[in-house]
This record gives sequence, structure tokens and C-alpha cells, in this order.
Amino acid sequence: MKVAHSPLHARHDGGKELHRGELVPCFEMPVRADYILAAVRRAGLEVLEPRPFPLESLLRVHDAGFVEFLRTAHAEWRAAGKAGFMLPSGFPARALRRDHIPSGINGKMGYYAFDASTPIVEGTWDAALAAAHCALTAAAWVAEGDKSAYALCRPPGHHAARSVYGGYCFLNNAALAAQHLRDQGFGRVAVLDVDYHHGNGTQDIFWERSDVLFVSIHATPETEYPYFLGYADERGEGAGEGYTRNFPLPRGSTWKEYDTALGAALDVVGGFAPDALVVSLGVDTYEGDPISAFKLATEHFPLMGRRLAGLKVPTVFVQEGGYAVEEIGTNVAGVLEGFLG
Ligand code: SP5
Ligand code: ZN
Repeated sequence: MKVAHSPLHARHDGGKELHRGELVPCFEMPVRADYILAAVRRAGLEVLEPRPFPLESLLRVHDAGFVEFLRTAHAEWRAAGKAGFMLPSGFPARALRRDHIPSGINGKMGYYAFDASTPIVEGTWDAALAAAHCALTAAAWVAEGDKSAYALCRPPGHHAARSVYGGYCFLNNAALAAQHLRDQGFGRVAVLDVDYHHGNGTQDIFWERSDVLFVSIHATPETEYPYFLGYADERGEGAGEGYTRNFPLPRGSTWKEYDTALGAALDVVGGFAPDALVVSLGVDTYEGDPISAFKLATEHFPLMGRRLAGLKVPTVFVQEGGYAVEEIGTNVAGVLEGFLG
């Protein structure tokens, strides 16, 4: 299994996030990728730089105005006389909805963001674009015949919707990988999201489509981020009705409950008979994660990988969350090694 990794990820650094009423150092930090890189190298996987892709590749799943905002946001912030990380402080919540994009940078930022925990710094665009290229490269390897590939994406992507960023995510790497596989002739593509948090962005992108199945196992949004999506009754709309499936679990869930939900999710994926699979691989389900409340132990991640291999479908793994930084590499490599058998 080849690994796509770019050192440009480190350009996304230096911000703070709003967490429980305080600005704290970001949980989503560059050293995460360093630990993963070391672990996949220890596992003997070959690490390669991503290929470049035209900017238009992003527009297969994202809105053009949104992409342009991300590309130019920090320069506009600096032009307005500001320095350092940028966070929004006002959003078009229900009572303010009229779908107008303000010209000023603060209003524009609030328009495109959905939380105040996803700072943009000067290097964010370079890092997010490199992560997108890692996902597209891993998908390209699989399209060219590899049985599996791993995109070591940072920043992560599954919270990023067609035209909204948040949850430490800017560009939806997994959605880009899935769309690339579709564009390369894979007729049916399934996305299985095993991150602790619901993949609201991926769900948004494929909500009305029947060619890409979205299945997510995550902590209940009643108490857990992203709060407003990820309930079991969300199943897609229009042509996409029945092609989104959510498996929320309570806080405190252990491998026993998780494995049961994974079995149900894999039944749905298997019933779809996909030509390719994209796994949104967050390991914030780990018991030591600082912002999450599942109880998976390190020994359970290889078991997860083994179960995924049972689908016997070409598979692209895309890195999402995981904030217990010293264990993140071991847990990610555990899934990949379990998958390889
Ligand atoms: C990609 C990804 O995993 N994004 C996660 C974004 C979560 N951001 C907000 C988390 C709020 C956590 N609050 C619970 C604190 C428990 N100590
Ligand atoms: Zn997460």
C-alpha cells in the first residue's frame, strides 16, 4: 500500500481554536502527521509525494466562490491590517438567512464557516491544497490498479461541505477521492466514515446522489460535535434517498458496541456492491483522545482494518481526525496493517 504525504501540511499551524469558551492551542496540530509518517514508515509502507492536479479538480465537489475564498482569505485579512490566525465571530444563523455574501472579510468568513474552531493562517491554503492532492493521488493509484492506498491528509476534510468549512476541515479530501474514482470509471463508490465525529461535509456533498453511498459511524450529535447533523433519520433526498446512512453511538461506547455498528454499516456498504471504497479514517475513537469519548483501545484498530478488508473492494484510506498525538501513528498503522492482513 502506497502512502501519499506532503511536507506542505506543516504550513497550517499557529492558530488557536475556540474551545469551551476559551481560545486554546489547536488540537489539530502538525506533529500529528509526523507521528503518522513515522508509523507508516515503520510498517514498511512506501511514502510518495502527491501529484499536482488542476484547480478545477476541486470544483467537482466544491463551490467556486468557496474555493476562491479559501485561496485568498488570509491575504484579505492581512490587507485589512490584521495579522495571525483568523476566526469568524458571526454566522448566518437561521434568523439571518438571506444568502448574501458580504464583501468585508469578517462577514465573508462567517458566511463560509460554521464554527470558531477552525482558524485560517497564512499557510492554510497551501496545506489544504496539498492534502487534497494527497487524496486525489491515492485515488489515482487505486484507479490505476493498486488494491489500496493511504492519503496522509492534514488538515482533515470530512466536515468541509460544498461551500462551508469547519471542524478543522477546509477541502473535503475524502469526497475528492470518491469523485475522482467516479470520474475514472468506477460506477458505484462507497464512503465509510469511521471518525468519532459525523462527516457532515461528505454527507452534504453526496446528499442527493445515488452513485456515491455515504455511511458514517460516529458519536451522537445530541451531545457531540457537529451537533446539528448525523442523526439516524438522515438518509439522503431525491435520487439520493437511502444512499446516506448514519449510525450514531452514545458517548462511552466500547469496541463491543462499535464492532456491532461496524457490522451493520458494512452490511449496508456490501449491499450497495461498490466498485471502490473510500474510508474516512479518523482515529479519534481511541480511548485516549482528548476531545472524544469512545473507548477503543490500540488493539482494536487492526481488527477494524481486517473487517474493512472483508469487503474485498479497492480501497482508498483518507486521514481524518485523531488528537491523541503520541498514539495516533500506531492506531492509524494498526488499521492499515490489519487491512493488509
Ligand atoms: C476532523 C475532526 O475530527 N474534527 C473534529 C472537530 C471537533 N471540534 C470541536 C470539538 C468540541 C469538543 N468538545 C468536547 C470536549 C471534551 N473534553
Ligand atoms: Zn473527528
